[in-house]
Amino acid sequence: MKMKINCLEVSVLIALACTALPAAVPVNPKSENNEGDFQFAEGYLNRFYTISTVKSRSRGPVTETLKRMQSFFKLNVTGTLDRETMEVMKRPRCGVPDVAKYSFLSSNSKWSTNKITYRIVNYTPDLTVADVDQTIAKAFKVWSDVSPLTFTKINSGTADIMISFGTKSHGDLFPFDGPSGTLAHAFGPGSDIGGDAHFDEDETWTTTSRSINLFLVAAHEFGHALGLDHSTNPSALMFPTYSYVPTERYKLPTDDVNGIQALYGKRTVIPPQPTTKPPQKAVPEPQSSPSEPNHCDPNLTLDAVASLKGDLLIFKGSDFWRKSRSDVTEESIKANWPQLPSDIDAAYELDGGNTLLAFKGSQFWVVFENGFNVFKYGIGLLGFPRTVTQIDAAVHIEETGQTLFFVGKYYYSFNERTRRMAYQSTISSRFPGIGSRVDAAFVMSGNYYFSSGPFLYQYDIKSRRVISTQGNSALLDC
Ligand code: TQI
Ligand code: CA
Ligand code: ZN
Ligand code: ZN
Repeated sequence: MKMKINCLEVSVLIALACTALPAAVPVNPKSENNEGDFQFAEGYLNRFYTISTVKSRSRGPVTETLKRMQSFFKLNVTGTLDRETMEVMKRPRCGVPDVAKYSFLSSNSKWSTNKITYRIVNYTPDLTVADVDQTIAKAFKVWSDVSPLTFTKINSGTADIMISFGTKSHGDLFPFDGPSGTLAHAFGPGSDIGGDAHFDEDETWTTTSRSINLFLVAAHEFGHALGLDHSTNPSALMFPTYSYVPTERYKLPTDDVNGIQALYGKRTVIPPQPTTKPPQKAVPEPQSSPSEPNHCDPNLTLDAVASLKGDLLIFKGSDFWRKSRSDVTEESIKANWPQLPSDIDAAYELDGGNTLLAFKGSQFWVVFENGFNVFKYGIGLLGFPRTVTQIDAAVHIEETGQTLFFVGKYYYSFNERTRRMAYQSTISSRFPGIGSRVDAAFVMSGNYYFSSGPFLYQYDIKSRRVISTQGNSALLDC
């Protein structure tokens, strides 16, 4: 018997609804099928058969699929999972054994570059935009941590991996099936729809153990998008059963590490950065250049101040001072967060100092605690009127959940819990004594501070009074 399998066609799609299949495959009572056979047959049909016919015909009931496969192999067209059918399915295809020791290669396909782009085309209303961004980035990081692959988020145009949420019929030949059943699917590496990942919006997506955890499913789908198929190892991420595991310090199972490294190799080790400064230029530099602010200057003005993980960050130009309990160090913004611009207008922290928001012009950047994930947004997202094109200062008041934004003579109150802009008023009416404009605002050890020009005011928000006035340099242990 002649078997002709088009590996190219097989490689086009690696995702089909598998969860609905076992019950639908009719059992031939005369054969001794076991659970494993059903799983195997289901995967087989998805991967090798429906895939190559689905392009021209819409997918019929599963029995039809099985019949088509049987007719293709000149078997008795019974529509049941009999022994001959199982035997044909268990033959090796295209030189790739169907079941390998670890996450096997679905399609021999991989990306021809290690630099992969992704774009989140739309968002689920189940989670905040920031939650989705962070979860997707974290799901990619699972794979980039152990391979030479890098993933870059783009916000427009066509990315290698286009990510979207949709229900039922959503633009490809594989409609979703309402709540539960299929959760998501992804296409193996390739152009156009290749690499794309679709998530069923009829599921409830979470960042917890409730319902369906987006991180776990996304990490699994990205495995498919990178060229991995299901693993037979029950502890693998690529094992075809959803089970919740804590996602906080998620460690990719060895089986999946072996799978991705078999395709792309190991992560290239980044050489340790030299700790000593490169040799100094022969020409001596002026003692105090304008780009290097003197932190003890009594006329020192500040760009922005916020805290991050217990340290106070005081931004000025392309640098910032990091004030910890014990000392003050000067560091460069670029070296810490390459994505952030210099000359920041305003900054504040959220999540008890684990997330930093930095503003410049009409844009803001969200830096999550690991410093690795940085996202950029427009300030319109926060509900500012179009006339606001720049923020002077921002401070978050943890007790009330509000963030105060200072813009010219006005301040805006933003409710972080409802994510709504609440109201606007003049600075002088609510914060008498601190001047009409504010350059920086922050909380330190439970006390509120405003910087306006060279002055630093400690302020009692409740009694609306200035407690003390100093020069900004007092912050820097001068
Ligand atoms: N979606 C299937 C999946 O991604 C799609 C699929 C079926 C498939 N057969 C395939 C993909 C063969 C590649 C090759 O596996 S799903 C899980 C898991 C799904 C399932 O909605 O059933 C996860 C999506 F593994 F938990 F079962 C994500 Cl994590
Ligand atoms: Ca579903
Ligand atoms: Zn789809
Ligand atoms: Zn899968």
